[in-house]
Amino acid sequence: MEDFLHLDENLSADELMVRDTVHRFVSDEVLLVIEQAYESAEFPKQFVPRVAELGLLGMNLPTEYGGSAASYVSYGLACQELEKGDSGLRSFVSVQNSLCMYPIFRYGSDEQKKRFLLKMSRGALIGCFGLTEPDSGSDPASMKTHAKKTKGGWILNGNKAWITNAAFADLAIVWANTSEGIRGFIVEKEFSGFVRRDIHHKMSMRASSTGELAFSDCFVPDENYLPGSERGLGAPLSCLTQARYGIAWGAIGAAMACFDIALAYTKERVSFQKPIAANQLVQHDLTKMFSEIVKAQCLNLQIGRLKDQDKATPEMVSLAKSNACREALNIARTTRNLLGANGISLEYHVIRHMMNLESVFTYEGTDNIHQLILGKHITGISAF
Ligand code: TGC
Ligand code: FAD
Repeated sequence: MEDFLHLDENLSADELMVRDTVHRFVSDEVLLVIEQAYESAEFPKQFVPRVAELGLLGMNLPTEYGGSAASYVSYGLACQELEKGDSGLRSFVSVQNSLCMYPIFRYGSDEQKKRFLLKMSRGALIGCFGLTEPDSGSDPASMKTHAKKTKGGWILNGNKAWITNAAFADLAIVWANTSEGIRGFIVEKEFSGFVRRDIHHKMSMRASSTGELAFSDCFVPDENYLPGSERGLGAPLSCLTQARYGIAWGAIGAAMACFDIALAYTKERVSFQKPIAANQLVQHDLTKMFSEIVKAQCLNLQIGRLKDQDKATPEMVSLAKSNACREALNIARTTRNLLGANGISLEYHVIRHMMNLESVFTYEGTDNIHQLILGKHITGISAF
């Protein structure tokens, strides 16, 4: 898609390099196999070492922990390009970066940082993030998972549902209620009383692994307790802000991919002796899609720059996440329609993006939740 507002002029040489490198990786490698992975409902694990080699795991962390110390704009651009390939691959990178490495970096002890982060940046250890439960998604404060202090550690009981990477993760960042409020734990796959299960029959995010975590008197040693998580629910919510930021860019990447497909198809496809793009109604669809993408790019870039100056607030990120997901889903649905019957074939990629975006719209805070976060900011009244 053309750079209509010359936004590239606002990107540094490093940021352009990250974007173009990830773009090539997606075009040359991901797009070749993603259709098959989606059809067979498998996460393409061969890309784990590749995204690690590209420096996409721990991107914003200091180099001493294997990070790339990249700007948040670079991270956003990487998410944008990854999601042009598939939301599932961007999800994998979001979870590893924002929901697993970030909490260890921000709330972990020095020993935990040394023990886990370097390996995670190499893709040698994979993480998942357990906040949602079968009975609490939008309202994580009502979680039932509980950790009880015992000698030398904690006894964890409860269930987490809809967890990305659950089945193949080496560790889970788990949020549980304690007698003193919600706290975070690093639960390793070998711990006794910890079981993971895949969720099957998904019609969205088929190239991503989603599952459940179950804890039955699972002993978590003190050294796996996140000492900085004593701020309660604010700790997992701060991780969500990181992930939602990447999703805002990622969803627009999927929208850009759909727009490119719609434009090429409607210029090529002839109906009533002229390309369908020559019809006013079709041009209206195209201009609406184009306009929403350009506006969202400006929003993402501005919030990225503010984030790099530590000035971005969770409410700004809610605005960007909900805007991007809503518009990207509309764009994918419009593209699906413009492709007629071909729009439902995996071969044309659009139905895959459209189905994925249904999840992206829901996870990391549904559209309603983000409207309420913004509503609370504007009015000063919580309507949850
Ligand atoms: P509330 O009273 O508003 O807040 C509790 C405390 O947290 C603070 N806080 C935040 N801190 C940092 N970042 C944020 N974004 C924060 N939002 C709130 C807040 O200041 C307060 O601090 P304190 O010191 O006063 O205690 O909490 P609430 O219970 O009323 O709930 C607020 C609400 C509804 C906004 C929140 O629960 C929410 O965001 N719900 C949505 C849940 C959600 O997004 N779940 C996502 C699960 S992970 C996932 O989906 C991964 S998908 C991964 C992938 O594959 O990409
Ligand atoms: P609910 O909270 O039950 O909401 C149902 C509907 O009610 C929604 O439309 C919602 O907007 C609306 N609603 C709820 N409360 C209100 C209100 N107060 N006002 C107005 N409307 C309201 N979670 C994790 O912890 N880790 C993960 O890695 C993870 N990965 C995921 C991967 C996928 C593919 C999916 C689909 C989900 C994943 N999730 C994950 C879970 C996700 O975060 C939740 O599904 C999401 O937060 C919504 O929760 P829920 O499904 O329980 O819906």
